[in-house]
Amino acid sequence: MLLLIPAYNEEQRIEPVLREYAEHFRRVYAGGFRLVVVLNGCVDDTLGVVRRVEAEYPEISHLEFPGRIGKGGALIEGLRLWPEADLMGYVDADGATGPAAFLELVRRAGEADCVIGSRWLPGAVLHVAQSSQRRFFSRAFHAWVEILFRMHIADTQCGAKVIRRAAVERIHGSLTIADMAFDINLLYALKRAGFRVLEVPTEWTDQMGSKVQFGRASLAWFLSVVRLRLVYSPFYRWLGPLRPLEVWLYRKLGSPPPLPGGGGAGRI
Ligand SMILES: Nc1nc2c(ncn2[C@@H]2O[C@H](COP(=O)(O)OP(=O)(O)O)[C@@H](O)[C@H]2O)c(=O)[nH]1
Ligand SMILES: [Mg+2]
Repeated sequence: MLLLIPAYNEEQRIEPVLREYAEHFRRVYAGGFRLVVVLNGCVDDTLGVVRRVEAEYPEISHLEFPGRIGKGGALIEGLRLWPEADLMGYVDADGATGPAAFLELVRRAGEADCVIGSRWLPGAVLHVAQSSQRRFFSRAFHAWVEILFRMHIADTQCGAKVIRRAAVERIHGSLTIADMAFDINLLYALKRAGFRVLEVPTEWTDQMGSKVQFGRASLAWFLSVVRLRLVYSPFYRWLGPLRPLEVWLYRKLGSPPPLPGGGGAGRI
């Protein structure tokens, strides 16, 4: 099992999460376990904190990228490690998903190609729910995603997911979305390729100090999902000349633009 944790300015939140995951997996998980923190553009001392914890736990390591590649870009880079593990997964650095809840997803990996935690299915346990403003935004976003993609997934955005190696290998070339709409990119690529996605109710403890900025950034999410829908439409090949405009627009919205590559060639 190779667990990725994307991290951006997480010096305050990440240390206990790394320790808990390493300790818990040592205690209860029989297979091999590796945890890789993927950082980029941190302006605090996340790297120093991660290095300190790494020195105590050989199963923990990190990758660092200088560019503004966003959570999605960090996970795309991390998922390149697919040859090194049968199962890959990711969780947020803030501990919203504890190790026991994550292991529950791992345990069910035999039932599907990808197992995702859900805060919106009956049976989910929300120790601390998201704010009402956030939940409203989440449902509006969900409705929009359902109109565009018809995936019938109640919670595409939960930060906890587990994927089998064969599935990552097959779809990695179609991952390009760098912002938080990355999850839609991943799930839709899996579904298009015929992989089975299993959504299971999970436990969630919402944490203060979210790195998501509303306003401009949420506009970028909407833009990203429309863009993704276009990638899979017959119009896409006519949109090439608009690429500079797209990069400009993402910059204006203060969000990382989609990564080049993927899309056309690796598209499924
Ligand atoms: N590498 C990287 N990680 C990011 C970036 N933005 C957010 N993250 C990570 O993505 C995860 C989810 O972010 P968080 O602020 O907890 O989102 P929220 O709980 O949904 O509001 C956390 O682990 C963040 O550190 C980024 O630009 N780069
Ligand atoms: Mg969070």
